[in-house]
Amino acid sequence: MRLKKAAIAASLAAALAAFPIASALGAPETDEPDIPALRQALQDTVDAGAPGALARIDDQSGAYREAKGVADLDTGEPVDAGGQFRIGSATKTFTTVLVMKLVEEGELELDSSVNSYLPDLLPDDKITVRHLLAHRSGLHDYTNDMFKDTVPGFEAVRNKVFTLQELLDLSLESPLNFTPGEEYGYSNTNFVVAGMLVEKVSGQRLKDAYQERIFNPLGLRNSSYVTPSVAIPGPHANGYLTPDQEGEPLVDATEQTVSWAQPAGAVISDGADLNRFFSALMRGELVGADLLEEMQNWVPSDSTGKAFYGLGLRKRDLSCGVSVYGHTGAVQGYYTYAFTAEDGSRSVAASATASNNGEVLTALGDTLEAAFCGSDTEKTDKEREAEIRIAERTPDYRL
Ligand code: HEL
Repeated sequence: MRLKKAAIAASLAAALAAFPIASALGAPETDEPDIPALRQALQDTVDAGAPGALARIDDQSGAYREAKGVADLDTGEPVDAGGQFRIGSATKTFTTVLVMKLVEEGELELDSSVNSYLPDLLPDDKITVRHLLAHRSGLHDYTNDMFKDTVPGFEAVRNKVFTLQELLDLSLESPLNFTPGEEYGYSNTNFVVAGMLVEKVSGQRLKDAYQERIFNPLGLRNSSYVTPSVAIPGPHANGYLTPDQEGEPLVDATEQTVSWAQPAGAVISDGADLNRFFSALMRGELVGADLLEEMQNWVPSDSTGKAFYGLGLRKRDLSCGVSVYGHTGAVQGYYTYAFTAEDGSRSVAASATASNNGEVLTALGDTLEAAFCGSDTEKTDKEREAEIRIAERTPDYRL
């Protein structure tokens, strides 16, 4: 099998050398996913304390999905890999696409002051639309105060309904963290304000904007923005919040308004829809090439040298040299990774049903390496057969 792949790679390399344009046309850059490593990453996620975990890979070979653990700690029902989950800040990429569509329509300009659209909203006229999407506004993140004590902080807001203005007001109780444009500082407040811009300029409610401008055109039937409704509308595994105090039982956080996050984190989706969304984004199906390039104006988002932020989009450099594009999410009860290849040709979405647990987050992150860095191990035909991709995709999802 390995030999065969090497032979194919060699002839592909020769073909590409002869016709260099072919590489620009999307020759595969990644190896086959390492399915045993994917399973192990999900098992490690569960072993680290998540009741459940799931992942789905989509690429030109089809779809593969896998789940471990239980959907409900009371009933012990197993996790369904096709279930819906809260995607937290992966919502930010959806919100960014809404902003970009308004830029394309000439209704917004990336380098215009936010206050030129919403007069006197922000304390500094220098804060631009771009600063919001790049986390360079300096606006204080109100969620740092809100969730200082994890469980009491969550219980205080789980049924609350905030207006976007109320969330911004919480942020503005603190001064800007830095001069706008001068630093990177991740803040949910940026996307609250981006949501206010979308509503003001489009005249649509956010719920309708996501539905009409993204979910419907892409056929994302399992994606929704139901805030302030508290229930996840489709089949799903329950999400559990880990208390700060060791030994305390997990808190079922499945039902909440997520009003504290709204355009910064309240979308619900599933693996198939997330993969479709991020793949479509990188293929240029959602925003034009110029704006997609703007979204990829990377700055380091931590000190590892391997993680970057653009506009509502993250880039991760994996150990095998492949870079992947997408977003992560953390909302009470759920962690999400949703990333795709540069050309959108392979995507992975993974969800754990526990949050506030760093080991769970790290283990779930290993699904990226498994999906994009391929396998070093020899596989028997039987093992390959066991990995045969499920044939449950609609033609819409064919690449
Ligand atoms: S935080 C992040 C992630 N983003 C940001 C956003 C999201 N989520 C939040 O702001 C929620 C914070 C509270 C979550 C809670 C838990 O783990 O459930 N933790 C606490 O309350 C801790 N005291 C940057 C990680 C992202 O990946 O972009 O999603």
